[in-house]
Amino acid sequence: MFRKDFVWGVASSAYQVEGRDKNDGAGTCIWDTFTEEGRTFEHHNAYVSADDMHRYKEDYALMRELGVKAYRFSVSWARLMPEGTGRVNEKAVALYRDMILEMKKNGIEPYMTLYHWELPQALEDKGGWLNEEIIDWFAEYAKVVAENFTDICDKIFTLNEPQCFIGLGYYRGIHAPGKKVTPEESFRIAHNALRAHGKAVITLRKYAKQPIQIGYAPTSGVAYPASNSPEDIEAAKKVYFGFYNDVDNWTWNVSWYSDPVILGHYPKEGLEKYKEYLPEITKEDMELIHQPIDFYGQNIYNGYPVRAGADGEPEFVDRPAGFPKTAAEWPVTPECLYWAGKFLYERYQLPIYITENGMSCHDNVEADGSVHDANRIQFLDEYLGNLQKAADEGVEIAGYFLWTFLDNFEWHEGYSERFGIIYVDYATQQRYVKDSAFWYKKVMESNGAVLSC
Ligand code: GCO
Repeated sequence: MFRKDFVWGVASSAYQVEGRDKNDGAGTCIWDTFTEEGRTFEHHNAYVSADDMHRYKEDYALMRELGVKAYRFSVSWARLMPEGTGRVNEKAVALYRDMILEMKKNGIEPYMTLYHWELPQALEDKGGWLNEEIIDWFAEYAKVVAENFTDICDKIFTLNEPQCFIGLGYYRGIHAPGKKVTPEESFRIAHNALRAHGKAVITLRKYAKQPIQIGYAPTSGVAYPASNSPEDIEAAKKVYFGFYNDVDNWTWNVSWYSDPVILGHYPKEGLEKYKEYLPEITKEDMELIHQPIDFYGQNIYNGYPVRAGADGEPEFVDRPAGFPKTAAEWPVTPECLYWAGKFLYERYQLPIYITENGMSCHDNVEADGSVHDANRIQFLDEYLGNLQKAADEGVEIAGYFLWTFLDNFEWHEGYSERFGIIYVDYATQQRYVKDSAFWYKKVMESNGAVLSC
């Protein structure tokens, strides 16, 4: 069983669900630019998406009907501060305050993410995350959020998935802003992002209208042991926190983004392996990054099996032919939630929220309006069963946010992927409740007791 106060929720992000409105006063976001450049699947854009900025009352009422107790949403920096600094869009303040109050009216605890990739284009034009002034720009944004929303929202995540917005946005270039920086620049960006996180923590606590809890939501692909042998477990842990990626793939690392925040130092192995690419790192930098946080988020979708080789060194194990995959061609690896919980809690000793987990399916609506997504139910049942197993063994799992509630704009994949437990007909904006939503209601009501494993 999960602990009595376990937080059951769903997650989304502003840009992926809100849509726009010609009078909303929002500034241009780097994802607007990226879609205008035609760099998304079939040139899809998020100007309407699930139109949640106009339909959130209906959507939160549906969440209540389905027993959702917490909602991890994000505030769009570009909507709130159109130029990124200075002017505040009062329409955005009113919108987000009404959203938060509407969540609470429906018995839903708001968990806000400050940055889920909605960078104002005006700041990207000044270098974006490559410009270390972003540390102050992000702190100014955090101050505006603290002053306007912390009287009604007291749980805030600072950054969502630095691995992605750095790795995909600036290094591989398949996400906004679609840059391809040098290895040296990628490490500078990461150092800027971590310092921005630290300064935001300080700022949020300084200007909050009440005591708040602050978290952080990186992601990881999970190295898990191919067997339960102590050797394979040690080998998997070594890979999970180690540096087995070459520099072209370094941004997917786990410990590089979390050790500084939680332990106060970059991992020695990484400092050694990547020393030729690193920016200047001062003691003051590390003190800024290492601000106390209240909980640790982790977005987890899948992992890869590792065993101990004859020499004790880790070996990557090929998956058998026909290994189960999602519609997004991601491997289905439920054991990764068990092992990630064990490994992360052992290393960081903080309550863990699984801040994202879910799957893309080729969903369709039947004539009677039903959506039969049995494979999503099986996926969630197996992943949650593994998470519960970690909790039963003493890992402090504080909550789980299913990705995602409404089908939405899946970044460069546009609307080709459906991750929601609610089907959205984008032409009519009609919502259809998928079987997985009714199943998840039972899981939440039973606090996990109905899970089959
Ligand atoms: C991420 C982002 C989400 C994605 C989800 C499905 O983890 O990439 O946080 O915005 O939409 O994970 O890819």
